Amino acid sequence: MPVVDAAWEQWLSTNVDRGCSMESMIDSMVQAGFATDAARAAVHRAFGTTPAEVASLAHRATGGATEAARTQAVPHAYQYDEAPVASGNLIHAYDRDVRVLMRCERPQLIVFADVLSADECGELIERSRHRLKRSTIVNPETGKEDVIRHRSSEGIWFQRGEDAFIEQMDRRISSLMNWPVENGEGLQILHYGTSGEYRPHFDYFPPDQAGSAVHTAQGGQRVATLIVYLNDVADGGETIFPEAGMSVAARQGGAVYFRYMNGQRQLDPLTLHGGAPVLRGDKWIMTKWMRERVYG
Ligand code: PD2
Ligand code: ZN
Repeated sequence: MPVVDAAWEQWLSTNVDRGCSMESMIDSMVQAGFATDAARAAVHRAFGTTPAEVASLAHRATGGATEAARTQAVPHAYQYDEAPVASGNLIHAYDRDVRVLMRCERPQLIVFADVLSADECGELIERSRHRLKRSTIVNPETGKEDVIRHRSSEGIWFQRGEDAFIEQMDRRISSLMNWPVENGEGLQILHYGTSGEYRPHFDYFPPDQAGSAVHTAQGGQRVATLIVYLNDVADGGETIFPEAGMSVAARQGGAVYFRYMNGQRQLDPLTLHGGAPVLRGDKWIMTKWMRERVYG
């Protein structure tokens, strides 16, 4: 059973600040493995009120309106403008035709098949297997990379264009995301064993946190992510979007794209996402994060 440690405290305060409802936060924590009572207690504590006070405040604030109406009342709500990814059911990405399986407007999310061939997935796994290191997470206060329990995976980075094969992957992904190859971080490979998971988080650097400045100094904010699945996961290991009530199953060569920064530089909180625990077998993914400007 998870515990409310520093990373969860941070998650709680960020979500309170951005106007999340208590129920959606409790749901996310329960989905992440907390007992309902523990989740409820932590969320109430984060709001600084007792359950009874919260119910009465919410009722007064909305005149008894619905949850949907309350969510819409949040100031500066994210404005969805057009994502750069091409339209259509088949996208020619550099050297390969990629199939579109699903598109979602809020959050902006696209599920693809055939981004990589089985051979390419196998090659990336074999190149990475012996170089894996325990994954880190950005400490919001210091901006440094810390190993924490919320991300039980191991990973490696490939520098952009490090050799001809990696350059081919970078160019295909850049073409698919329709964002300059120079704005991409290096490719990251992650491996999760059975029970490995990645708790819900944002891929963007929260602007209100001191450590984010270290990361955005070069290339600016992250704007979009592509997660490519390098193997079929026997059970579990979906990429989950708890605020959107959506999950994407890991299927070899497939991928999920999501965009969280619009042309006005707003950030979309609906892109909260995580890697569900792997229930059987293991899971390999490759992630590309795109920045606002040239990176590296
Ligand atoms: O492994 C995943 O599904 C996952 C989930 C959330 C990966 C990432 N985030 C990531 O690489 O940012
Ligand atoms: Zn992520």
